[in-house]
Amino acid sequence: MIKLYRYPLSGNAHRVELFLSLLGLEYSLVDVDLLNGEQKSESFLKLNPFGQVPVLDDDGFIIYESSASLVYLAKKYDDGHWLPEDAQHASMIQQWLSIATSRIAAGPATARLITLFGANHDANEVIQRSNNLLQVINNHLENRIFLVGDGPTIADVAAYTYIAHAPEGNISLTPYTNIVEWLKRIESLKGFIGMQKSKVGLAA
Ligand SMILES: N[C@@H](CCC(=O)N[C@@H](CS)C(=O)NCC(=O)O)C(=O)O
Repeated sequence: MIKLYRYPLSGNAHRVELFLSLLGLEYSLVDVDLLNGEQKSESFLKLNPFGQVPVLDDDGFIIYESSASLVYLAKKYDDGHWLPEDAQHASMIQQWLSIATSRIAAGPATARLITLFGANHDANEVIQRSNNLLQVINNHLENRIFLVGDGPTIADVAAYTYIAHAPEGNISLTPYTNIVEWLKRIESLKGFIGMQKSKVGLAA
């Protein structure tokens, strides 16, 4: 049985839940109370010594990085569509997994941490950094349907959530028309599930 430890507003957890759903797998969700520090409890630290969600538990096999969880699920439960193995596709997918946990985490995900959870960062600087990143991604998506190759891959799943929720961090997606179309393409995939929207954040 697959279990996903998550927090409903965690984009890192949502990536994994989205992929479970896109693969049509059965899974159960375990909510971790991040606001009250449950992720740092002794029992949770046994699952993830870094004290964070998501944690994926597949019949006792534990993974605690969202990108690694996507790789695991694709390799175990898919026939190669979501993670093609040839050198070019595999390396380009790895490139976007890295961007998701570095530049996207430091950009739109951090902007949202400021508005939703009062994280202590310079909002203007984070928003500027996010816009620089979104421009690069928007350029990349010119004449492309998905981030890598001709079909959806785990690169799209990894990048989706925090870009879709950028407006909650006061980052408008309106100027990034290629990104807006790409988001719609992901949202129309069979099995797509969104992340709960927050009430804060102002940008369209
Ligand atoms: N690199 C990790 C990041 C995980 C992460 O930042 N989790 C956040 C929620 S989105 C968390 O658990 N924060 C609570 C804490 O750090 O105490 C991943 O991709 O899974």
